Amino acid sequence: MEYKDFIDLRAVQHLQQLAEQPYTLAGEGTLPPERISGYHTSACGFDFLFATQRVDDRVLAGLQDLADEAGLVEQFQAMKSGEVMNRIVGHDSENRQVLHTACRDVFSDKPLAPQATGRAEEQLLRLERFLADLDNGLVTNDQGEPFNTIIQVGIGGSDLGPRALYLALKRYCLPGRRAGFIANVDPDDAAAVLADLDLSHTLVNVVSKSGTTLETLTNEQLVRQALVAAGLNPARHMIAVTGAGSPMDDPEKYLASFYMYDDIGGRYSATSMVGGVTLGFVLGYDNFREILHGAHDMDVTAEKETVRDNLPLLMAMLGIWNHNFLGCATVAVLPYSQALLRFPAHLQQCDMESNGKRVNRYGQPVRWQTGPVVWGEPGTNGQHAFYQLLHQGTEIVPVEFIGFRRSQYQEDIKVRGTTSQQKLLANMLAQSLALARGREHENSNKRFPGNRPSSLLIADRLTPYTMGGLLALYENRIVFQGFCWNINSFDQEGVQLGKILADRILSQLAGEQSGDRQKPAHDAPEISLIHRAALDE
Ligand code: G6Q
Repeated sequence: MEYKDFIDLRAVQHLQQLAEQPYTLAGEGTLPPERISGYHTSACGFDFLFATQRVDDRVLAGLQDLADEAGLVEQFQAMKSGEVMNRIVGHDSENRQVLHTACRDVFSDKPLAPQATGRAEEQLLRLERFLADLDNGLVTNDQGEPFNTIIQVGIGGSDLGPRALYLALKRYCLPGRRAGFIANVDPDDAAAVLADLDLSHTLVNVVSKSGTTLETLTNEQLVRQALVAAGLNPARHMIAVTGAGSPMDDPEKYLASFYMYDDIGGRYSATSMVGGVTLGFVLGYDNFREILHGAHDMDVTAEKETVRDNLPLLMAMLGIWNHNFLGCATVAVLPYSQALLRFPAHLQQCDMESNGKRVNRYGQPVRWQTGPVVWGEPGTNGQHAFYQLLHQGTEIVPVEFIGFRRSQYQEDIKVRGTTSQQKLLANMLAQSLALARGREHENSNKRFPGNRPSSLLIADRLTPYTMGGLLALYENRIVFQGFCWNINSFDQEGVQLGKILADRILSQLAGEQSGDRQKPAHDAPEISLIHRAALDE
């Protein structure tokens, strides 16, 4: 497949012209009913309303042309079918397939990458059996009692997605089951999690694709010691999820071992065993499959040709319109759902690690903007915090609102004639309107300029199925944007330098402490930093 540079696409020149006079949202009469009903699409239980974006039919046609000219759906299908998409042509790179979608293609009659999907099926079967053994009392602690808690030890992609999904779906936990997460090498992270834990009923799930991540190996040791100190046998409590052949691939050391694979990137791994073991334990196997089902249905949607029918593609193209053509540097994802508390943090990684790139897929510097800064917090809390900047700041921040018609617990009361859930949703709609329309005022400090783009993504209720759909919606939106910008969304070279320098500082520190001082280059900045900041002298 030949990759084309974003800036050289004909559709880009056309959209640049259209961006000189984008649709005006501010003022009266800019959002007539036909615009609101016309600028709407739905998929996998989600309604997506985008009348409050600065687009008109000409821009939408231009964005469709852009998607077609860049061959975005074709590239998505190629990815799903196992083409080597994680590469920089002509340069040393990871050079791998990108097959996270195969984890949920288990619902297809004809999976596009049958071997990878077969592999996912094997792992699912293994998980199902292990969970059944726990339920049936075949796997217990030393006293023959059941486990009720699981702690996932992992960082980055081996933490953020599974943690966000756990928090989102806590409502659906099996009775008595709960999960905790230890990610940071900050010892206080582990200490706080372990503090109120009954280790004798706890499973420890160590998740590391490489099996070499310093933070995870350190925390694994820490938890092992805690188990031993409590008189427990770590091999009866610890589970591993890792790459085949990694240093952690040692069944002797673990009660159970599961695999993830090189062609599943960490940040795209929540639907593999990286998420499966912990989520399966707390939610039950069937609920984990529901997550996969929602994700699969969204993957199928992502293969539709037109932006109107293809929700991930439409969101990707609207994002590109705001970022590349209207010049917005960031995007806020604001869920009106407390359960989605950590979803923006997961998206931060998934989006910024994927699309924060400065060379194209041939290794040449890009001549256009790539990924925006992504951030967010749940509403309505954010309204009492940073929304001031959204409405009246000098930075225009496009917003992606996410909301649900019904709450998860259905425990709600009416105050002043409306339920709390209605208040939540009403606030979300109000924010979208306020951003779009603004408000004139004779006092300039009370004036809202408006014309600030947003979209509304609404589903009936946050369930395992909708959560799976939401996860895949964003994953697919991110890869579509990466394809369009002609960058490799699947590597992460930008995190390496810091790791190398930290290792250097740590070996220097270890030498200083053992009295084995090495003679460093006299001007090495890490030496001065160690003496100024890290040593207790
Ligand atoms: C994600 C990244 C990164 C990775 C962590 C943990 O795409 O590759 O966040 O997930 O560094 O890596 P391990 O799973 O190998 O410990």
